[in-house]
Amino acid sequence: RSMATLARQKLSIGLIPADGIGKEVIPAARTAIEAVGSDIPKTEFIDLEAGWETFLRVGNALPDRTVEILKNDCNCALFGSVSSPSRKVAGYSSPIVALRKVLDLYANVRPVLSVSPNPDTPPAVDLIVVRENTECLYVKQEELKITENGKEARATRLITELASRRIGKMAFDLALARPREHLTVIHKSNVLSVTDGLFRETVRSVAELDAKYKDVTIAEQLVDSAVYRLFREPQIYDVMVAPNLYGDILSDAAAALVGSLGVVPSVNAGDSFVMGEPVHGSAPDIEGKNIANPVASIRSAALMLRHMDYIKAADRIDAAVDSVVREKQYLTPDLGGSAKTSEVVDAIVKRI
Ligand code: GGG
Repeated sequence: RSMATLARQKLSIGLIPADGIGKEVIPAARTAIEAVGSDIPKTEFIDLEAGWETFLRVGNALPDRTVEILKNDCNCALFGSVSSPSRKVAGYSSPIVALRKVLDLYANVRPVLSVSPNPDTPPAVDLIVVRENTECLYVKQEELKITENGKEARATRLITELASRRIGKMAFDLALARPREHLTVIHKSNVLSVTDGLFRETVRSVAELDAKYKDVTIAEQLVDSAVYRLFREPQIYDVMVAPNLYGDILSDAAAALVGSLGVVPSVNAGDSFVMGEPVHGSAPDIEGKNIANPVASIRSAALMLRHMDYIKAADRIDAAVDSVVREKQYLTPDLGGSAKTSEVVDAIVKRI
């Protein structure tokens, strides 16, 4: 990728904790990045605002300043979690959905990886969900009509050839870089033959048009049966590529296979910017208690650095997390332990 080959004197990382436990886990990720020292260029962190709490304070969930600084002054960013309300609130729109669009972060790459008890045995679960990040039902074109039979709500589901091709290419590239070189295309074209049919055909055509993908084996699966098989035999999957909503649901479900949503990282990636983001939400029930699992955010920081080709730094962070998870002495309650967030961070930083 072009962004991977850029020589950098300095890294400027935007930090957007947003809401709830995002305010606890993004500082943890920052601490982990600081611990890798000279394996990355001199780093500056820029604190930025977004989220529901920002909306309540200033009337805008994604202030212009945040977007301008991300676009003009940052090489990459980390986003925490957002507490969007489940009802319509005038003037509010989800800042994470908007950020993915304005920065053209068209791929949400979510590796779901278990830590085996012994470093020499392969993990039981090792797959990547590649979620299209800009369209599907997330174009948020909804309307409500009053008819003679009562209320009627509609939503537009947008699937384009352009977005399906670029997410397909990203998924094939990821599959090509893994030992099994296997890609499963997730869809529901037995019902949604026009939209999911276009997604499925376009993703498949990426391999037909480029010989470099000739060794990648391709399977396809209906989303409902994919969820079933994911729980019965997760080892059949390597890379899974899906439209936005299916990808969102599949990756949260897959998190159950590796112990907790609190350990699953992601990056929102485009061609010139990358933003790490834990898959979990803002978890208001445990906010401020110093018990949120920092692993997903710390691994998201590693994934972001890996995406920019800082492989050694990313490996050091991931190895430190693996070792803490394996030792089981410092685990937060979601993983059955009683450690505080800060104790887990200290243990990881010591091992970095
Ligand atoms: N880090 C993932 C996260 O914040 N999840 C919550 C979420 O995405 N909520 C939907 C939204 O606010 O758009």
